[in-house]
Amino acid sequence: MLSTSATTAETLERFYQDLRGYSASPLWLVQEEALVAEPKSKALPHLWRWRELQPQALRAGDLIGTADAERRVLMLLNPGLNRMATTNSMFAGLQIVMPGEAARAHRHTPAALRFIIDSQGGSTTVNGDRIPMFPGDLVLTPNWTWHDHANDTADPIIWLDGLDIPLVHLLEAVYYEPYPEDVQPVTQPTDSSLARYGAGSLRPVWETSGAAHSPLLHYPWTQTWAALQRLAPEVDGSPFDGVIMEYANPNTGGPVMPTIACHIQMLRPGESTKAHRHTAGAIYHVVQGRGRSIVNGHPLEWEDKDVFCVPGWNYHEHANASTTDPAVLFSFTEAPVLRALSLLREQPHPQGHQ
Ligand code: GTQ
Ligand code: FE2
Repeated sequence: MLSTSATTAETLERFYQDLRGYSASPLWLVQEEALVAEPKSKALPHLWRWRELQPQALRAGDLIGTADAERRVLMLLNPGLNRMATTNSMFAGLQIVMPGEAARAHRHTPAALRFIIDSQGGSTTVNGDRIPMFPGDLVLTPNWTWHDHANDTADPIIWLDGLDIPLVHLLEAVYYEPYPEDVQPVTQPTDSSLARYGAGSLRPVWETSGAAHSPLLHYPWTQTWAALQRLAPEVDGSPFDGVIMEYANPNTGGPVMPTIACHIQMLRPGESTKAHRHTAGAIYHVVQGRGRSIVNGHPLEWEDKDVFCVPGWNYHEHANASTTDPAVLFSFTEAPVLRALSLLREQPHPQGHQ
């Protein structure tokens, strides 16, 4: 038998060639790719400017009819990923519904959230529950729930869509079904989930929802804003995120959906945070204010209604640029998935800042 050192390159090449014929391959040539010391996301930190995108969304409203598009969405695609994704596992888009329009009913296994940006009061119906949509509202359309959107107002409605499509695609678990009619019937009083589950720590005892997602499908901005304003003067907050709160499933206190966690955070006037990183990536929407986030060394200067992303395991820190007004960020992440699989890690920056 030949010793390793005596094996010629030619012999090895012939060996590797043979292996390919058996759909087999030597691990020792790619060991460092398979087991990296730590994650290095292919996604890049990126900022999508509302000032640039809002006119394009309105243009889509003029050029594309609902007959041409199941959903009229400008996808916010990460420049480092050559696929339909905003971070490695999450997708974000800007959806526009024009006055008088409806987006027809369907359902799919990817879970979705809507964070309303501009609206005088359209609605999304989720499994027969018609949910009004106003700016700052969070609306959930969980895995396999029927949903259709309507704009009965005189102005275009634009919201941020967040979906776990990249993750569900990776798992090859995407299913989709159109509803037999364009619009599903409303079977409950308006905003029924809010009536049942929107009272904070009070919930009806006869309801027995075994669903994996939050039974509350609507988190109105009036409540979110009131909670932030009550809390902000009372607390130090998180060193990495300021006054941050998670939108909770009222039954469990856990994330709103099994694959997606949503947060709202306030950076008080003049507040800036320390840097940390976590395995979960995050997509942020600027609800109000302006500031700067440094993501993996890249400064992102954001203002009102912009969207930006923080790829997984990228250090990030946030600063409110105003000394008089609060800045408010909405964000969503795949943290519940990582936590469930014992893969959620977090690390503060050793120097505090990048
Ligand atoms: O509004 O139902 O951005 O099904 C992507 C897929 C939105 C929606 C998206 C969808 C929707
Ligand atoms: Fe959908």
